[in-house]
Amino acid sequence: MAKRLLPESFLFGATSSAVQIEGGAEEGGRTPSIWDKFCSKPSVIADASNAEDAADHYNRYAEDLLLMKRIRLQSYNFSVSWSRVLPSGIGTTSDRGMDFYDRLIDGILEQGIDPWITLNHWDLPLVMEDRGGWVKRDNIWHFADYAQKLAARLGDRVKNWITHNDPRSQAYRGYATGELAPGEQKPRDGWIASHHLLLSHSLAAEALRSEGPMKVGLNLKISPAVPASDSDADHRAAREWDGREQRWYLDALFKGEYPEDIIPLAKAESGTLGLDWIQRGDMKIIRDSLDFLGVNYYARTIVHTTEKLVRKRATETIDRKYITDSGLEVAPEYLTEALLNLQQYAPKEIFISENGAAYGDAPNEFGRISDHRRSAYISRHLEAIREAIDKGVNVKGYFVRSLLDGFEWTEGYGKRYGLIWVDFETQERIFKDSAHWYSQVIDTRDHEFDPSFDYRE
Ligand code: IFM
Repeated sequence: MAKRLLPESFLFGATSSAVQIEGGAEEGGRTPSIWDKFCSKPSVIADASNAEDAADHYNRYAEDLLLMKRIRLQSYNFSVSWSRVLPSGIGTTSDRGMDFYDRLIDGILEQGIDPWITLNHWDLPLVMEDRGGWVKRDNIWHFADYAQKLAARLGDRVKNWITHNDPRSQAYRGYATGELAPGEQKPRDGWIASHHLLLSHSLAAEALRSEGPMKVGLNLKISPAVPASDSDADHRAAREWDGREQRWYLDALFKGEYPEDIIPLAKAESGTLGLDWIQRGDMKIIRDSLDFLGVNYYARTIVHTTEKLVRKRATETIDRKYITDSGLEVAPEYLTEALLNLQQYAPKEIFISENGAAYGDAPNEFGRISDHRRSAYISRHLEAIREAIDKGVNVKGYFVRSLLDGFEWTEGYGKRYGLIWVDFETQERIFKDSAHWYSQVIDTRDHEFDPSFDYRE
């Protein structure tokens, strides 16, 4: 029987982000971002590291371009560091900062690869955080201005833009639980930041489009919520989790309203002032601002109730044999489910903007890295996408997370997501077996993985 392949027009790419790979934190006039300050707090990063050097992509991008070419990437999505191009957060752009991205984009194009830019992958300039960050409404205009300046300079060559990557993590884990930068623990601020991120997305989209025919998207982390047991309490908890984490964003972006069942929670956590942070006309601005939806998918989420008295023994559990180094379950079937579920919002186009796995396979005595679990993981997720496409979902492409091993936020350098190994002492790069396999997928468009086959050129 003939193999079912992904469509000819399906785009294969890889992704990265500024904090995670660039390094050069103090070079070229860049000022600190919220992550530079956050990393200096004791005990927040597992290995007590920081992103000052990361994979030194800032200095080694030319070498990295050749690696992208070798993988035969069709598309490469990277994020711009706001504090590198606008060291004061606002005002005049830095020539040195802009030059870096100019050179990077020219290099990407020279390799025949399509550059995609993310404007905000969690690294707000510290100067902007000191003015109130995403909790301050003014930030939405400053973000739109930053978008406009980038589009004016780079928009002749970059046509696909992502405003925010995973705004939920930025808002909630950054401002409410304090797990991520800037590390604040104010639940009300978490809701305000989420609203401002959404508003700023739409304003930035407008600013980008004013510079030419750009396609603008936003990446949401999508994870089907599965009740831990068949108890009503676990079902209620899963519904609420889905509402807070996902429907809050999806309903706002596609319907122009926040989900009714979550509003009481937002109010309760917003204190006596309630939802005063939503102004008349905001929801209309947020609605229908996407040309495409980016889906970051890693795993499903099993949700337990916190109502202890009614807690039942979980029937949904994770098979520990199939978890990645990040403790995430390998569950590609839930990607198909998630994509089918998104159909209710009728997104114009969907791109899988992040998918990949942390596995620590290291070079053997001959320098080979046999990370077969990563190839198998990607292969199974591509198959899950193909199934969704067969059922009518408009998925147009896929970005592996990530191109290079890098700084994995609070996990430091211990979790390796890259197709390419980085030795963080010497900055040597080594092609993993998964990079060889992925390059053949792109060449042949056959996403099957056979662990007994040697895919190295
Ligand atoms: O590497 C991160 C990325 O920066 C944000 N989404 C999750 C990825 C894997 O942890």
